[in-house]
Amino acid sequence: MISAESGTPATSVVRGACPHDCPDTCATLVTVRDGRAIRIQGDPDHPFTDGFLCAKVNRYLERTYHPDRLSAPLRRVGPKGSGQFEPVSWDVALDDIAGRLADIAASADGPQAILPYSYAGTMGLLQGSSVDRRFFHALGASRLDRTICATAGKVGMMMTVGASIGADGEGVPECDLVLLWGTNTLTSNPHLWPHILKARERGAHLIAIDPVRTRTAEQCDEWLGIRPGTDAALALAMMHVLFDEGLQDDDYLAQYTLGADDLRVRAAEWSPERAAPITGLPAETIRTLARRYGTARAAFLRINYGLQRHGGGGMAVRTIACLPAITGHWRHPGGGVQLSTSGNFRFNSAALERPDLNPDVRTINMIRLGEALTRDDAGVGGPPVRALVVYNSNPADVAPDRNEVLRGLGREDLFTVVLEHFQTNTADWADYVLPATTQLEHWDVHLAYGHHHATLNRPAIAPLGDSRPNTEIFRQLGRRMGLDASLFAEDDQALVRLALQSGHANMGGVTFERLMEEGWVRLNLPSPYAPFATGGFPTPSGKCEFRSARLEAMGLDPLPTYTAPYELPETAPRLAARFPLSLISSPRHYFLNSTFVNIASLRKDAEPECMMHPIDAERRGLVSGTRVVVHNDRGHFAAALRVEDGVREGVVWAPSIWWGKLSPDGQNANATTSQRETDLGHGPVFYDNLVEVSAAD
Ligand SMILES: Nc1nc2c(c(=O)[nH]1)N[C@H]1C(S)=C(S)[C@@H](COP(=O)(O)OP(=O)(O)OC[C@H]3O[C@@H](n4cnc5c(=O)[nH]c(N)nc54)[C@H](O)[C@@H]3O)O[C@H]1N2
Ligand SMILES: Nc1nc2c(c(=O)[nH]1)N[C@H]1C(S)=C(S)[C@@H](COP(=O)(O)OP(=O)(O)OC[C@H]3O[C@@H](n4cnc5c(=O)[nH]c(N)nc54)[C@H](O)[C@@H]3O)O[C@H]1N2
Ligand SMILES: [Mo]
Repeated sequence: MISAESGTPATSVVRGACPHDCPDTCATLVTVRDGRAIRIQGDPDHPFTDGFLCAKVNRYLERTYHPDRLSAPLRRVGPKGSGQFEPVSWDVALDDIAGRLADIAASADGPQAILPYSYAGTMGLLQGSSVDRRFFHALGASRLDRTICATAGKVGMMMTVGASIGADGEGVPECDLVLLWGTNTLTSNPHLWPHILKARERGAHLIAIDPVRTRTAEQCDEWLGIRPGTDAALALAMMHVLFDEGLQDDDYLAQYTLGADDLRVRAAEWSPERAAPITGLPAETIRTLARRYGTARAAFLRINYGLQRHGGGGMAVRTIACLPAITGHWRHPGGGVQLSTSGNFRFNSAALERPDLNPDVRTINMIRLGEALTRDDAGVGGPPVRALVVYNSNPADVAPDRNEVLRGLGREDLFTVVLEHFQTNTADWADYVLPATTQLEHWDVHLAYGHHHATLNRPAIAPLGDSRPNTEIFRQLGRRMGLDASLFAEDDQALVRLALQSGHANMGGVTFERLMEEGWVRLNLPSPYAPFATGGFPTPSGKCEFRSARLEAMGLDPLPTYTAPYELPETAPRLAARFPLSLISSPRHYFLNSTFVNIASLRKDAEPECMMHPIDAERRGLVSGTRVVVHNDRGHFAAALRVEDGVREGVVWAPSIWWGKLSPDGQNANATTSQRETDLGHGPVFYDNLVEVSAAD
């Protein structure tokens, strides 16, 4: 608690952290009166939160006190998937779950027949990846490769600059050019925007590179409506112009990069005229962009995860990430590229998670859940998946190839446990649904992937109903199953302290005491922070690796290259003849993946929509307001059509991720997406997805 408001001793303000999967990780202030949270606001003193919250988290109290919040453990009574449950006590639920998991572990299939499934419903280290991991590691369950969002780009960055480290958003006011490249900042990273506006006030030019003219692109000085999945070709053509016109920083290249001569040769192959038909951008536009970039002093290049959801997404990120080392923009605060800042946070995750407990189990890629649940060997060899424990995720709506996922969840012999706040589509398929606490009700500690502040979350109110924190649920399961008791001995505050004990210099000063006092603490980094101003790249060579021996060892092109998407007319002509449109199903402004979809004030009577260019609509005889079906061989979903020139020709945009059960036909965009993997990091290809759009009748 930071203060008691004047005169009302029962009122207090509790510091917290927004738990959601977003680069901004806001510091929150929750006002509590008589045990009830009555207000949530952004911390005005936090340099990134800046006193405001997004459209969604402003409604966090409505979500927390929602009449549909799960309040008791539920046991399935009706047929699988019918959504019929009865409340039971925690003891009954946990005893039965522990018994069922123990039976599977003791069977011939062994513990690897048990699969945890979680992602970033909360990004908190405790409720997201601590006791849960210890539990599954000690049990010997299969491991989950948590690839659904970021791994393609993460590996792309790792191969190039060496880690998930990037330009500091707080330096952005000092830059003179902003490229928002495959990111919808105002929707998915809104707290960066004020910093961008400060740069603009000082004369910076703003460019959005996106197949969709998003609300962010609308606010920029230019919108470049690139063809999906072709960003690497654009970046290579920019390099061509940079070298051709002598706009490179020879000194930076010589001191801090590896393979500059090879890169020059590669770039020479990529004239703007070659990139133009691939990217759908005129050669002159590419030249102008490259010159603007090459003559800028410090360009801030914001890429985000939207751009890497294509077959060549890893290489695209890697190729773009080479640009600031060619021009030397890294030298100045605000210059460089930012995909993520998370690599600067050095919490003691190994102590929280204890991955040492079972190094030798199989790993299942979370984006191939459909396959894992429907193949006898889970698609990877070994036993079938016989038990699935889901928390912090809603795979029935967010995982690709949703129809195969639902076939898997529908297996009568699959034992499914779901820890949730709400009865999601995933929870509908469960054998047990366990009520979990929200961020207002539990402890946690947070990193960020869009700034450099660690944040503590203190519980503001008591758990609602009979809900329990994830940590506590896994502690109790661990004890019931007779696993090493010492793994489940610490309480949540002790786990926060443990998380902070890494000894890494970046965490210097980030202490429990300071977090309790101040709520958030900036990492021990200079401010503003220019991570690679004088090299120091955490790659094997210590340089920005234009040439990567690690990629070569993986059998991949060691140099930046353009890897075409799986599904475009030039790569899949027969498919494109039937399904000629590229579907992008990126976040709707008022949803956070599939979270908040059930909050009435955020759904606002809206229905699933699909935006299409007038030329594509005319070819199909479709007009705005037509009820359409978006479809391909994997599945279909219904939407209301909006015809507008804010998407490029050949692209359709379906803002997502709808709850199947809140959509008119029970479906969503993931009925059409595939389980294919990106070139690097085994990530998903949500936006590499050909469809056709037809009138509903
Ligand atoms: N409001 C809100 N905020 C969110 C989220 C949310 O669901 N809602 N999700 C959070 C999460 S989990 C993440 S990972 C981040 C994602 O953050 P972003 O990456 O910023 O978000 P996306 O909307 O997925 O993608 C951004 C843009 O990429 C464009 N795009 C798609 N394909 C391509 C391409 O091939 N090239 C280019 N240049 N652009 C392309 C899309 O049209 C979209 O406008 O946002 C986080 N913030
Ligand atoms: N078509 C399409 N599909 C996509 C994307 C896309 O852009 N298009 N985006 C992808 C991306 S970037 C991501 S990151 C994934 C996100 O996928 P998920 O990580 O599954 O995210 P959410 O859909 O927000 O679901 C999180 C669930 O966790 C629950 N939850 C939150 N906090 C807690 C807690 O403390 N305890 C428990 N037990 N539960 C909690 C919430 O109630 C919510 O139902 O989706 C991916 N899927
Ligand atoms: Mo994500």
